[in-house]
Amino acid sequence: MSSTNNRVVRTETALGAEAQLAARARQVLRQNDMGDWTRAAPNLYPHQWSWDSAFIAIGLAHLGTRRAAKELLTLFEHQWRTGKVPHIVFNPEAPPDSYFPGPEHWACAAASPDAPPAPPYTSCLCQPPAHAIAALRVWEVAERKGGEGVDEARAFLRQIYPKLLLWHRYLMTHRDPEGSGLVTIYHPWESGTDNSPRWDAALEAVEVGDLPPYPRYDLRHVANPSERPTRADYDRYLWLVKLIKKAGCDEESIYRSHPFLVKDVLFSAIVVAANEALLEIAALVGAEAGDHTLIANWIARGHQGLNSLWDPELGLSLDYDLRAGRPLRARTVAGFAPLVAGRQSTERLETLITALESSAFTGHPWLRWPVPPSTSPLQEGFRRRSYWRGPTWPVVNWLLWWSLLRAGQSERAQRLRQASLQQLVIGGLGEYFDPFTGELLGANDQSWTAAVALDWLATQGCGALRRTATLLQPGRYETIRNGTSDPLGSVRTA
Ligand code: 9WN
Repeated sequence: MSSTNNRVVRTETALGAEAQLAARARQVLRQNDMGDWTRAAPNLYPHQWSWDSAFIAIGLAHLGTRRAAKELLTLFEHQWRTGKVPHIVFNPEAPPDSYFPGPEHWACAAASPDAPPAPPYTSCLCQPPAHAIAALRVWEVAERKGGEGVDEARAFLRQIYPKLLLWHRYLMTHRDPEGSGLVTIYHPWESGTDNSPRWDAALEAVEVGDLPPYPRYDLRHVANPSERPTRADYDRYLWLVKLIKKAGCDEESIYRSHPFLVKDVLFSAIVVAANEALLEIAALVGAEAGDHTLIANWIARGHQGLNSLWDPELGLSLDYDLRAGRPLRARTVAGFAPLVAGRQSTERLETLITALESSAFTGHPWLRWPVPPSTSPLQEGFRRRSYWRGPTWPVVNWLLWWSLLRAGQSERAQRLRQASLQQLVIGGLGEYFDPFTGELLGANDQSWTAAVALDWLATQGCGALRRTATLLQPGRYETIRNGTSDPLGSVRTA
């Protein structure tokens, strides 16, 4: 066969694989859809998680503006009076022994004067605020598609804008009483990267008291317990929850007495990027000039804070333990926080990219795909199958891809997108993957993985969203064959 023919066959195979992946991703989101919100995963996570819903909305945007908007609006119905968006909204229909700690464990949170009406119950923790980024993406996708979705998206932005502003205000005040531009977290669950070595030193200092026996329902849903946090990790997680409950979920009391108070560098960077998105939304909805100034100041403060946590030796940013008064030295993907925050100097950007592509991350010789392990294989405490201690997470790849695009690094972004899609074509729509073998780990049919796959598939190599959602409709590939996409850059089934 001539090389031209070879090229055509490979392209078609790639498109076939992409189309199958898109169909599978749609199926996962449909299967996990609860009407107005989406379960994070069918068995392991039967509730609504905060930052999962943000990424899910990004995927849903390609399937319909109204449902994507609803995902976020439903979550924000449970926003606390302080502005906090809870990390979990519990599904009242989930069986009682499906997830621990479940709603009964958090029922006390409902007693707080700041809590929303219950049921449904919510946790009193929060997670990184990817929501404004998602809301803007819903708008962008609708605008590019045209039609009635544009008005729906505009109405949605008007509805969500004040809620997003309140949420960001909460983070910039209650979670940053120092005015440092950096967000304080009270629990590793708030970081979204729960058992990452980022938290090892700070957790070591937490002395666990008496805890009643508790179940580990999570272990029923993974192939091997090594994929989930250990018993010792869980003891600490539950002890910290107990202390937060004892403080009545009151921010000031927690701040005074809590043993785990950490400035989370990735969370803080997501706040900066989310504030940039919020600034754009403010312009789209015609917000008052005062809002623009406020948000711009938050962005400036965020950059200052992040600069203070830069470690020149590692070429990464580090979290900061407020209790111990020292940085938490660990080489993890969170170190790329400045890339996520955006607007870095050329020198800083080059250093970050060098670190990203070094043997500490995507350049490690044993990797199955050049996608960043959550923890560097060179970091003490790296475990390739254990949750946030090594596996690769598609949602993190999405965040870095999106950040590289914003930084003008479209070729690098495209390589990351390709490798991430390849991983999903071969490995499935899992929660996380062994970085060396590509094996699916954690939950099957993870909603946010399906969502970011849909977003990648709808996005051209150069980063622009595809004008038509052709790929998302099986059987209609004409537009792509005619060269509006980058066919050889597509997923290849090796
Ligand atoms: C605790 C839902 C969530 C994600 C987190 C991920 C994991 C929960 C758990 O699952 O955390 O919040 O029980 O392990 O770490 O990022 O939001 O997908």
